[in-house]
This record gives sequence, structure tokens and C-alpha cells, in this order.
Amino acid sequence: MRLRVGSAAAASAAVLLLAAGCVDGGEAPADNSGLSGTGAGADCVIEAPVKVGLVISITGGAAFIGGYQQQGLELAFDELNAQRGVEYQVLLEDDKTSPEEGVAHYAKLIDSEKVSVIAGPTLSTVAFAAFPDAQEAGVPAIGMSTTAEGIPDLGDYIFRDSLSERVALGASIPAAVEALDLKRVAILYDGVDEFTSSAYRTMKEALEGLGIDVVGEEEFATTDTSFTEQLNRVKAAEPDAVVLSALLGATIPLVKQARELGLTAPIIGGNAFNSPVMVDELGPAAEGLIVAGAWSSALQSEGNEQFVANFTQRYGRPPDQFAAQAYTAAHLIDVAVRADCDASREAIKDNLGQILEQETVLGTLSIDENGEVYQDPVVQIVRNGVLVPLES
Ligand code: 1QQ
Repeated sequence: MRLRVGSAAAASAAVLLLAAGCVDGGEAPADNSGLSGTGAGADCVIEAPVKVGLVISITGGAAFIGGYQQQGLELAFDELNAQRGVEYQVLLEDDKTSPEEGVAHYAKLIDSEKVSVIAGPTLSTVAFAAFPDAQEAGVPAIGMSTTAEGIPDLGDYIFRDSLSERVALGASIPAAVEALDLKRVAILYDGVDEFTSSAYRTMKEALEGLGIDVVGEEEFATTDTSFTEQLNRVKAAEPDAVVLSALLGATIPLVKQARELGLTAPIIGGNAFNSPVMVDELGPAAEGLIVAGAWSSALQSEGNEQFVANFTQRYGRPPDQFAAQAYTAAHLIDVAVRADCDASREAIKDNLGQILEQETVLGTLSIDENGEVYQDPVVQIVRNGVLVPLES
């Protein structure tokens, strides 16, 4: 199945044709009728197709993530639709990396498509706009890359399988301090974006908590493209390392300019750094960059080796963290549906909040009734242009 953006009709037709496990291939019901089935778990059989909305950044500044998410979701729903009993009708929408677009597509999926559950959007900034509408409508929504502070607090219909930036930074900063014997650090941060501002606060707390001397704090705006002034002040402070909270748009020019200005200190970064697209674009400037995240191709987690092999074989490139989190979100939706063999919004909401020590390609993962995810972070460093586990 190729996940195509937009028109529901095309999508449902494609899914129906391919879903070997489907029962009668009919249209999804407007209400919950036909969404509660017989049996449970692997023996669960639900008559009606289960409509799943996907809202990701296929275009715009976060497309570097959305492209991997689309492929991770496609691979997962193909696997799920090859299983017996439950047929997923997947409706993919492009949030164009814009809160307004995110809200509009959410409204369409909730009100006209009447989906049972929605995965996405890609950025926390878009999620802060769209998730409240899902909460108000009583539609369960799961973030797959939304790591900002406060996302699960948006309501009891809001969940995420994307490790919070707070937990990730709580792992990467101490690991970097130990591995690099850091004493003096400077912080550079985008003070405009919701995600980067909350990450900056987390970074500062973590550093002060470790007794690290913060010798410089320099703010910039999401849309800035020149950082010379801030970088020269940081350079003059002679930090042992720089901690950077930025989205991709600013990250590339900022890190390249830092290296051009002779600022060679190691950089510790936020979630955007878990993208191989970013590492490739930075080239030599990325060497030694440290980041914590939720996944690594080296993880000895359940099904990870097969996931990496299947993804690479199908898409001609290895997956990244964002593909792995999207792939996992689809499988978690299936776990929630098959738990009571009920694909109604309420049943999915109840069961997404009771995911306990589920084995996934991300490792052992739990999601609590507040919608927060719990799993071990993975701290990585860029070596020869590739993210590899940071050995202490
Ligand atoms: C968020 C993020 C982005 C930087 C990457 C997806 O983590 O918006 O929460």
C-alpha cells in the first residue's frame, strides 16, 4: 500500500484491495457500529474497517522528519493489514509544518472522515494547536515526534510514544559531561519556538543541577539565518562545549557558521539532531555532536533488526528514529484496538493509556493514563558522519 496524501476515496479503495485480512471491505461506519468485534488480541475480528487519520509534515520545514514518518507508518500498516481480523483504512494528511494546516486537517479527519484515532502531527508547535480539538471532540490522538514539555497535559485523549525532550536531555547532558569532562558550557537557543524554548529551560536546569558553569546564554529566533554576534560572544567565553536548542531550519546554518568562526567545541543538541538528514547536511561540522533519543539501529530491541532490514529493502535507505517511532505508533494503535477488540474512540483511548512494558522496536515501552511515554533513552554521538551509541 502506498500512503497518498489527501483524498479519502483513493486511500480507502487502495486499502480495501490490499487488505488480505479484511472481512467484507465495506466503508467505515459514521458511528461506532461495527467497530466492536469478537475475540481479542490476535483472534480479534472487527467487521468494519477501522479509520485511522495521519497528520504529518510531508512538506515544509519539518519534511525532513515527515518523509521518514510516512514510510514507517506505511510499512507498519501494511504489516497490520496483512494480519487477520482488523482492517485499517489509513487517511494521510500533510500539515505542511503549519499549526493552521494541522488544525484544519484534524477537523476534517474528526468531523467529516469520523476517524477512530489520529497519529501526528510532526512538530510540538503544530500539536499545541491541533491536539486540543481532538481532546474536545473525544478523539484519541498520539504524537510520534512531539517531545515538548506539556504535550500529554493537553488532555486524557492525548498520548505520545515520542520520548520527552526532558528525559532525553536528562540523559544526554550528564553523559556528555562525563564523557567529555565538561566544566564550562554555553547555551544557544531559539527563544521563539515552543519546543526549543521548553528544551532550553530543561537544558539550563540539567546543567545547573550538575554544577556546570554556564558561561554564556545566547538567544536567536527560529527564522534567523546569521548567528555571528552570538557565536563570537560564545567563542570569547571559551566553553568546553555548547548546548544547542534549535529546529532544523536554524541548526544547519548555525553549526556551520560556528565551525567557520573557529568555534570547535563539541555540541550537545535536541531532538532535531536525531535526524540523519541533518547529520548529512552538516557534513564534517556534525562530527562529535551528541544527542539523546528514543531509538538506534544498534538497539537489541524486539523486531528491530527485521524492521531495519524491511525498511531499508523497501525504501532504499535505513530508517531513522522518527520512522521507528511512527512504525511503533501504528503497532500501539493495533494493540489498543485488539485489547478489547473494539475500535471505537473511547476504547482506543482507554487502552492507549494502559500500554504496559510493551516490547517494540524502540525497546520496552509503557504509556500511562496521562498519555506520557516511558522508555530508556539512547545517547548517541556523530562519528564519521553517522549517529552511533556514545560509550562512556
Ligand atoms: C518537537 C520535536 C521536533 C524538533 C522534532 C520533531 O521534537 O517538535 O517536539
